[in-house]
Amino acid sequence: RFDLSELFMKGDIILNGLFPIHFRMNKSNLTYRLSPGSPLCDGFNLRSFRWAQTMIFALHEINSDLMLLPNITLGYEIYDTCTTPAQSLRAALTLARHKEDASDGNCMETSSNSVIVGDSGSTQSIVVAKTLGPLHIPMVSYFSSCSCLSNREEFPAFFRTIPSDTFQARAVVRLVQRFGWTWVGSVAGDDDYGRYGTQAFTDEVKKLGVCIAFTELIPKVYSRERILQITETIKRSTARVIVMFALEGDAYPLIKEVVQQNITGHQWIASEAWVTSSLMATAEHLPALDGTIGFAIPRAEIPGLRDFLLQVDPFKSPENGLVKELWETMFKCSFNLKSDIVDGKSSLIPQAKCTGSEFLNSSYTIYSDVSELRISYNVYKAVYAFAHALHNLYSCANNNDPFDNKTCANIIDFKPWQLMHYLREVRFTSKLGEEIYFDENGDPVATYDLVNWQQEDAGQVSFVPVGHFNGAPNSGQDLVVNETAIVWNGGKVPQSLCSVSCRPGTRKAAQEGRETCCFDCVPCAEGQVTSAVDSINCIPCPEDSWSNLQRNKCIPKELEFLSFAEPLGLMLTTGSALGALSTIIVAAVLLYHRDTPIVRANNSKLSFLLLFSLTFCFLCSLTYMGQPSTWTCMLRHTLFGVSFVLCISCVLGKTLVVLIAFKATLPNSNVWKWLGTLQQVLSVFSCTLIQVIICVVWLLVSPPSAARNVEYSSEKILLECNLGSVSAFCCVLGYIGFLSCMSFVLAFLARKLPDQFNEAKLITFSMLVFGAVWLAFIPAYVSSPGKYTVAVEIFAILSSSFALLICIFAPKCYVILLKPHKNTRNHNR
Ligand code: TCR
Repeated sequence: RFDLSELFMKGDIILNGLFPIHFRMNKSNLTYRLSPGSPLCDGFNLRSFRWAQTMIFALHEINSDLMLLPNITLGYEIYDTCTTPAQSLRAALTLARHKEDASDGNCMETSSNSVIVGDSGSTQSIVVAKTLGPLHIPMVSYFSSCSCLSNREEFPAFFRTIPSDTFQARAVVRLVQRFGWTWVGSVAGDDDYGRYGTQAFTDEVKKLGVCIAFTELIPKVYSRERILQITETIKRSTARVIVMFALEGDAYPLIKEVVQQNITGHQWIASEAWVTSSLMATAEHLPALDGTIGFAIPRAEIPGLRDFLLQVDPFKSPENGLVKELWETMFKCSFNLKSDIVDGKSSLIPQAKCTGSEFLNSSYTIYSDVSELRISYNVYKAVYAFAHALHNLYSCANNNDPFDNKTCANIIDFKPWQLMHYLREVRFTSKLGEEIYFDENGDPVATYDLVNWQQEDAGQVSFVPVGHFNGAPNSGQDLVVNETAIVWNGGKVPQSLCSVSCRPGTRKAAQEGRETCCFDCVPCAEGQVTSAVDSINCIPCPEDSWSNLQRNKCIPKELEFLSFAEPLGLMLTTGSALGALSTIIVAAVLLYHRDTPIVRANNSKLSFLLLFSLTFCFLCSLTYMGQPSTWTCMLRHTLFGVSFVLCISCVLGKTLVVLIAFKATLPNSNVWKWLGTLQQVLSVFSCTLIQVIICVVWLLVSPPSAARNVEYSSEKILLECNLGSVSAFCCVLGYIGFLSCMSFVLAFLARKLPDQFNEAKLITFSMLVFGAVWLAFIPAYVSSPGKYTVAVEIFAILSSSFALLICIFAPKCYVILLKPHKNTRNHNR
């Protein structure tokens, strides 16, 4: 029979395996005078032969399993695809054709059981899946990871046990995110694997705000020029982390150049295709590639596989050409030594003749090494997936009688689409305890091991597992990294940033025309803060707080008021105390000399009342100091108003008395009746009463209150008193002004009246000073900032009080104390 299959076994149901047992197809000179025949392939691939053997092993296991498909034997046919899409297609067409039932009359529908384990490379799988997909022939690939194959429209019958590269890209994105790299270079092989992988990675990673520093394509056909360009880009870029999605064969020339130019200090992130590659992980690549990390298909141990692999023997199955080739490749010997000699090449290729008793067990070969089973386990899973699907079909389990008219499929003669139904639903636990099923795209749950290259003592590279990725939809935490186990290139976690992150207190400012990861840090403006690293904007502080110097915190604004403790406050307090004290002293002096003419002549009752009110004038300045409260605010203006009015009233009274006393000396006057001491005091008090009423009304209607002024300064809060009612305040001041004007005018009139102790001159002068002080006060008050307005106010109060005290009483005291001889009634007369 015509058959492309090299290895086969009869059975009730045949599983077809597609394996790239040779690396390449020989060029054939087709003359088309002879039948083209089967093509010849060369380059025996030990690894994929092991995969094929794993499939056979799995089938044997299933056949001997009493629970799984009892009474049904699974057979196999294994096709060599020579790593060539064309050959894959030939194999696929062959297996589809010779299963075709001509009597069915429907050529498009194959009648019998065609199921395919394979193919390996994505390119081959795409060809096969596109061809056989429309016939609904199910295939389960163990190696084709192209994300394009997840497209159910295009590849309806395609399943796989290797995760799609989409998941790998996602895993790399997680890794990049995990270590905070935001400036990443990417290098891709110029094929579907590299392009789709890099595309998936960049799309996903950009969503996280990571920027791609560069993207380079390694050409499929070696070009030194391009390779040099790529190394140049790598050297020039500031990105420390480079993700390379490429097959080992493509990555190799680039890495060689990188090593040769001694470009070190980059953290390489390997794609699955080269992360466990022995071609790449060599001692001489280590200076550049040390610490490389990447995601690998999880390793597994298949119990019993090693023994099975070692059972092959070219003499037990002499018709099996592949086993012979395996032997020749492994032991570098030949079974056809004679023909070589005839060709006369024996001297050039010295080859021993294979004895067949070479010891497979003792020597290391890729074929018999079962310590790094990754893809083999995928093959194993693929076979079991079919077995379980078939078993369900056989037992018609799950949802009974799924097909039309409540029928079950016939296990010996089922239609491929019937098996498709079961394959989509299949869900089982493998012997290693892993739950296996396909999602709606035919993809398995993506699991990867995170692998780190570490230098062994001997200088070799060992692949140390340092983490795990689980892409199952509900697995919570998908990436688990054992950070302490990782050996980094450069010793510590590499930093890959275009711009170092902005510390708190500064914000990012984009650099024009560059990626978002490249930015400047500008300090926040005054009154704005950022407490986080890398903030995009600064937040204004709340109203009663302000930014600190570092601009990373809002601190409460400083409270400003005139306090007793500060020098200015201290000075003014002393001033007012001094004033009050001297007033009291003056009063004491006057009291002591109350019987001397100078005191008696000048209306002593009013003098004492004046001194009493002056004491209050001095003391009321104290209410202007310290932190304002509702009470002090209410007190300060009223106390000020009342005590000054009392003061001026006394002065006015004195002046009036002088004037009236002079008039009274004129004949026929009964003025004196009106001018008793009681009347004087009463009139003074009634003047004051007006001011008291004004103040009471003020306090009742809208009293002054303590207030926080935030507009005055951005850094400070000014504590001050609100007037409450401005017009009331004006009334208070106006009344004082009115009284002082009156007393000035009257005193001015009385200044020339002849009397030895006439006070009028002094009063005139004191009112002048008083007026001058308050006139000067206005511009000073308006223009002084913050708490100094209060200071100016106090100053005005103190100086006007001193003016009264000194102008009116100093000359008297002078006479009393120092010139007592002048203090007589008749002096000067
Ligand atoms: N799937 C790739 C080929 C490939 C590969 C590898 C080649 C994968 N892993 C490792 C060499 C070494 C993953 C494909 O074509 O689908």
